[in-house]
Amino acid sequence: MNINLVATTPFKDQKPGTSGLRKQVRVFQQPHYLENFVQAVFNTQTALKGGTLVLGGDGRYFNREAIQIILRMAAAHGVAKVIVGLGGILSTPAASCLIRRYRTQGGLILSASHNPGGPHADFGIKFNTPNGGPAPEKVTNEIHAATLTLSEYRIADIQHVDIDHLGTSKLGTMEIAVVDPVQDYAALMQNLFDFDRMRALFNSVPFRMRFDAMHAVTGPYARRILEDMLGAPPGTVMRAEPLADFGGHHPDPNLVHAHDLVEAMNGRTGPDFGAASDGDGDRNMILGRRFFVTPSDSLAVLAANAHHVPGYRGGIVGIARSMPTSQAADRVAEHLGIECFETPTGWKFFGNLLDAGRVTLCGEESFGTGSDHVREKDGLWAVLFWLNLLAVRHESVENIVKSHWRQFGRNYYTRHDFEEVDAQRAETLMNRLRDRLPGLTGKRLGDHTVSLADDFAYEDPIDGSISQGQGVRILFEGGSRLVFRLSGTGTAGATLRLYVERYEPDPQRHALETQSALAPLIAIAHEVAGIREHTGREAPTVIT
Ligand code: G16
Repeated sequence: MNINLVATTPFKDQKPGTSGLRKQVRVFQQPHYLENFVQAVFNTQTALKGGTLVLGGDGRYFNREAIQIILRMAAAHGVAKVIVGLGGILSTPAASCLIRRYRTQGGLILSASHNPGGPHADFGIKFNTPNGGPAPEKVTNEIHAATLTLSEYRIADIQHVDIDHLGTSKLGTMEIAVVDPVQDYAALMQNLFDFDRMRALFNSVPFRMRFDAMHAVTGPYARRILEDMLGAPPGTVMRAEPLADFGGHHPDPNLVHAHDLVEAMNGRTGPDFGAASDGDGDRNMILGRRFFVTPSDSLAVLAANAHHVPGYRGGIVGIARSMPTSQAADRVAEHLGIECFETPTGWKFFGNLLDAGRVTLCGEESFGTGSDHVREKDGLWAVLFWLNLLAVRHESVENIVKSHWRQFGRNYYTRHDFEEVDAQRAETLMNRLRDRLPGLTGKRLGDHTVSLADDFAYEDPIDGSISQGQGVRILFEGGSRLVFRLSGTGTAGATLRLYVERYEPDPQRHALETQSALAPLIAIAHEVAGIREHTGREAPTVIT
């Protein structure tokens, strides 16, 4: 096997964001662009030399080309073995599962998550560490620093590697194991959940479910687990074929992009349970018949009901949520007498807490929920958790959530996104807001009194690392909150996210429409941040 040493020069824009390096496909298609980033990973993650790497992606446009490049570079770098999903496919949680199960030295996951795919859309790559989780900031900073000093990369001189047949082959001295992407993951799910009861639920005539795989990576996983193993009728999984462009849609499981599923659930005779997951299978949306469960409520409900599920019967040790996620889970933690952590946005911040055994469940408002079974959020896992609850409690999704509110109170919650705002103007908005913070505490805004206003900083309780500037919080007496931050996953301009929350303990006031319940707080947010003045926008582009 010949190894080519290719001269290169650094790209200045290879700093990983909230979850890896995400760019438009045409950026990745520039000569040397992907290669530089991968070489920086190999240069910094020295254990990969002689070690094992997991490799796969969500099947989006450029996935197959990228896999070929990475295999050839891995061989040139002296990686001993690469475990690659058949056809280059691995959902993000399944990749995490393989890294952990086979104790590898890490993995490369190719995805831009919920961002659209295709030649004119997005691609992404991220390195996951040997615990199976996205690399923490310390590691991504090292990788970024390495991209800035590169002068060459190494790549095996081979035309094509077969990744479309199961089995083992050799590339030079490197072993390539092409594996069934679903098998180990499905076995893990079987260990955690009561498949017998779930099968019985599907056998009970009145129960029907619809799962929207959005033409993304979870199609094969959902088909195998829901239809083959649990006996859900064929067709339960819709849009099940993974497509390189996701059928031209955003593979983003929310009320806007999973429109057909939402329509089906809103019908008079709609299914009892609806769910969807995103491009790489780590996000989830949960629906009942004519009922939407916010991701923040979902985390709280799962935590309060974990004892119903075999994998968590022994109790959960703690809960973590990202800062903008509603405080519903905090009340459950308090009730259970366990710790609750508030981390910055980004699943990577949960890794240390999970590894240290301080938390069992984690969740984010951005449709992410997961547990210590892997080190990524896990869409299908959340769906199976809900299914297990439905099989045990024999109540509707709506009743389960409403009885949860009666016990713990309701956290009305919404997120307003202002997408593709001019990056400079968005920065100015945030800077002005930060400047106003010191004067806000104790001030009355509308009917609310500010109890705390700050720019969120997090000190990791395990390794003491500090992450600053993680979003502006304005907390009000009584538990209502406003949060402002700029997205770290977009690829065009800036996205301003406004998160609004109001706590309502009184069950008599649990039936309000969410946007009206939050209207006064939304008005305060616009006023305090000068959203129209800085973004030129009257209204958000997406409301969830
Ligand atoms: C990633 C991160 C999540 C984060 C989300 C949104 O998810 O892993 O932790 O909540 O992005 O981040 P932002 O608000 O910065 O856009 P995914 O599913 O895109 O990998």
